[in-house]
Amino acid sequence: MSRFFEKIKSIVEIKREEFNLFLQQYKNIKIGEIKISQIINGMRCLKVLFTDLSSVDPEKGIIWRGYTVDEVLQKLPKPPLSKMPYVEAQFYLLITGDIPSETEVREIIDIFNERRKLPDYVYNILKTMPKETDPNIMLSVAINSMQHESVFAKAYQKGKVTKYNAWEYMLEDVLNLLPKISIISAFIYRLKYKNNMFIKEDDSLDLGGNFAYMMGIKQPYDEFLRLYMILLSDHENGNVSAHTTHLVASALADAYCSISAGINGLSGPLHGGAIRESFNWFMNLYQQKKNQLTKKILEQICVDMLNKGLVIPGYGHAVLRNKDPRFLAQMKFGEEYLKNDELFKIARLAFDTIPHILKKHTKIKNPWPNIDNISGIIHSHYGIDKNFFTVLFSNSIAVGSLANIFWDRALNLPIERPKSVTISQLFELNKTR
Ligand code: AMX
Repeated sequence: MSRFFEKIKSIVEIKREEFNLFLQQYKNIKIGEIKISQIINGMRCLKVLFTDLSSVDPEKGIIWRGYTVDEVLQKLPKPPLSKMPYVEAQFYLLITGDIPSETEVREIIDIFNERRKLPDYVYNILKTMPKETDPNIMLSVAINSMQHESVFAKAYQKGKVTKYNAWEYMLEDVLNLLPKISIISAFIYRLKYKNNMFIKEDDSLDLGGNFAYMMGIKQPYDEFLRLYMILLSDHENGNVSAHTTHLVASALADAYCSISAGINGLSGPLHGGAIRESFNWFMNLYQQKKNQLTKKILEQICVDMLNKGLVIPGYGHAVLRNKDPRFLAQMKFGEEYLKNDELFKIARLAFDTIPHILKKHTKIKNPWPNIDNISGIIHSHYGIDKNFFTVLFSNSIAVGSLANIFWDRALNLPIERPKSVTISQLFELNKTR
């Protein structure tokens, strides 16, 4: 038994006992009221989900296992000569709750390296898909195609899964699947954009380093991939993709079905597509104005957009009420490596200009740039096609979503099934108040 498995086993035993005691004691405590507007408006700010891996503080941003973005970037172990931590270290933090030592990260890297080989049929499936297929859909199909290999599903069919051991089978699937996602993604990238010129993995590299290497993109893109995958790994499990993964897994589906459903959840322009929307907006500004764009012109463009009822892409947030530290971390990367990139210069001008304008519209609760603001500009600087951005997002959310569904099984969380209400029921309820 590996040290990692032993550690997880002891954490699960302790946490499960604590969790059950907590539930016994507090299960009837009320934590809030529900307004009709919240039910209709996408359950915004309703506290109805549970995760212990992270929570979003409206002022400080995402807190992973008690650590802020800056703390995580500073404290997690890093590859030699790298400024960004290992993605594997973030996975370790999310799943165990502890900052790993160098040795503990090494163990995860070794586990991933042993398990990342793809079955041949995955390559064949991807090669036979229509050329026009969206790369993120290709990723989802590739993951689904491996579902029959699920250790959890096989054990369930044999009647071996119990509420005491379900997490062990889920852990096997999570560790088998997570390292394969970047290998599939790099293959899709080369297949779609680089004339099938595939690059074999480099066993000496960590997940982020190998991902960039297999895509054929030079340093420091590996650094950005590590940063990006950490920043987007987990956001309190409530966004469309993470929540979908959790929802599907709640019916005791395996990790393959659950994460591919979550990845499909990234398809919409309001979630996974938001990076592309923001990138397109900056690109249009550049194409229309080239380097003639000034603060004054940009102000006028934004005022006109707001007057027409349009949203400014890359600004605002449903929960955060301050600058998103995940945006600031990417901005810092941009300042170091992209200073002369024309789109980056526009994004910086926008950062200096737009919040002042949005602040004048009191209905807009957060005037600051969000996580999706400059990600596309940075990926694109290294040659990534905008249609591939969602694949990179999928790789990132897989880190946190897979850690979350492991804990769903470890804590025996039940199938999710909220109650719907009709308009007439709401009328009736209102009458009795
Ligand atoms: N530009 C113009 N208007 C904005 C705005 C923006 N960037 N952000 C919010 N508003 C408007 C809303 O449209 C809403 O107007 P309405 O009452 O007329 O419908 C009003 O301000 C109140 O919205 P809010 O409570 O501040 O935000 P929200 O929770 O409803 O929406 C979000 C959050 C991100 C969808 C919104 O800010 C937005 O559309 N931003 C631009 C698109 C974007 O960047 N999306 C990526 C978000 C990051 C992510 O989660 N992936």
